[in-house]
Amino acid sequence: MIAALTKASRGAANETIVRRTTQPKRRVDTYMFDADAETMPREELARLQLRRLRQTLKCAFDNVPLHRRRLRAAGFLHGEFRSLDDLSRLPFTVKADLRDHYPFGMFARPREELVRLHASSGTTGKATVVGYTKKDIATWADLMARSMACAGARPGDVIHNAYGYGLFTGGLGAHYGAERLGATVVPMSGGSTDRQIVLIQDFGARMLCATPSYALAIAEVAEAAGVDLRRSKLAYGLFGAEPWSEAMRHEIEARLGLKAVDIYGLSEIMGPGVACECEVAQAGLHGWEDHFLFEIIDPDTGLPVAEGQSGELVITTLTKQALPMIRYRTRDITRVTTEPCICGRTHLRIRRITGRNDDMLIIRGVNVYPSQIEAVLVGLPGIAPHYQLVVTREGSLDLLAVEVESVSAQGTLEAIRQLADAVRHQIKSMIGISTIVAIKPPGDIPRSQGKAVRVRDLRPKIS
Ligand code: DLL
Repeated sequence: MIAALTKASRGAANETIVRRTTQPKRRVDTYMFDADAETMPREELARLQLRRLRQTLKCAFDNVPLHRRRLRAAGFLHGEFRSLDDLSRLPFTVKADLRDHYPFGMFARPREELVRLHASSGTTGKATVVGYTKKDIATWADLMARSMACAGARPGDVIHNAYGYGLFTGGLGAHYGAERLGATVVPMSGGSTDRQIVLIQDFGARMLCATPSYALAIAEVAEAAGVDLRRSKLAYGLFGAEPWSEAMRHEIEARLGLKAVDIYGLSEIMGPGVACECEVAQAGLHGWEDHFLFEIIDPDTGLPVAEGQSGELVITTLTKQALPMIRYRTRDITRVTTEPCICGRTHLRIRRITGRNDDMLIIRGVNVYPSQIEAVLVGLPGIAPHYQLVVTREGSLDLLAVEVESVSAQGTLEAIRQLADAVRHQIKSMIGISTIVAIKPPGDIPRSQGKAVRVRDLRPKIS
């Protein structure tokens, strides 16, 4: 996709070619929240990106010591930047940078100018903290409103928001977007599934926002209670925050009687609404290129791959004030296409995220690193430093079993039960996820000759 952008930024002759090949046939009935931006010709998008990228680099260079050091080392003095061709020469930013500058060291604005903080799991006990200026929150709301409209919502709709509220960006991200769209938002958050089902029906929700696994859980509980949500007003589902498959899409659509649409985002870049599928094509997520630059790289070499090839998604922010990100390595594996979409939007499409190239697990929408669990276990008396995490799927829900060894071969059943309770409780309070804990006798966890196998992920693979 970068090739196409670069092509578009060179001379008028090429611009004509790009315009001709990338102008899709616009479907007349496609509703857009911001049609001018969403259908911007690609060469115009490229010019806007270059202008915004220069501003972002200058801001990062002037205000964030880490970026200044790295940009200087890469030969970019005073943040100057000539063409999008130079993008691959810019240094990467990684999740560990946020941890190393915990909590506020990556911000380009004084803390007093931030109106909100969010946080998500870091690779160790420390969270990665992200912050927003007032303008950042407004931009995020615009992009979420754009995403919701792209996924089928309309002003005046009731939008039932079952994403968790709190430090996770899902709840508040969808909330502000729904309000910005002019919808009526129901700030339900996760849990209390019976009540969700009652309110979806009574308030006449037209869109459901949830993780795909929770959407299926809602369907299951409704079916068990004899409620047919296919008869409700639900028409669209905005599902993301975890990987899911086409098979799961079909199942959710059949059981809830709605169109299930994929939404992507990550807190380090903004939160939900970085990219979203259109309900028209349901074939890849439009990455909002007027606010972000998307690249796919080979995770081993760090070099860009050709359009259509699979690799790691790297994102640069173009309009973020508080937390500008330069070439952030998301660790998410996907591919992109700039082929025109039947909906008329010109922004590239990111294919379904098929997995990650680090060891982060997403369990019922919560990001978990094995090292976080290890940090909890190490601090508990009576537990040996041998463990295995086993992830399975039961029905629609992911289950995380933590198998740990007791230090002692003796112990009453009651003592073992108490130890398991302590482990479960500590993981829940430190990381926020529920687990099934099995205490094993000493020597029971398989030992490895090389790298310890810490995770057995037995969930069905996404192709
Ligand atoms: O999950 C933001 C979000 C909220 C997205 C609600 C969509 C809906 P984090 O907690 O920072 O932010 O987790 C980001 O979740 O790097 C991916 O690995 C994964 N992820 C997010 N959306 C999708 C998706 C939110 N549609 C991490 N498909 C990302 C697959 C997804 N994985």
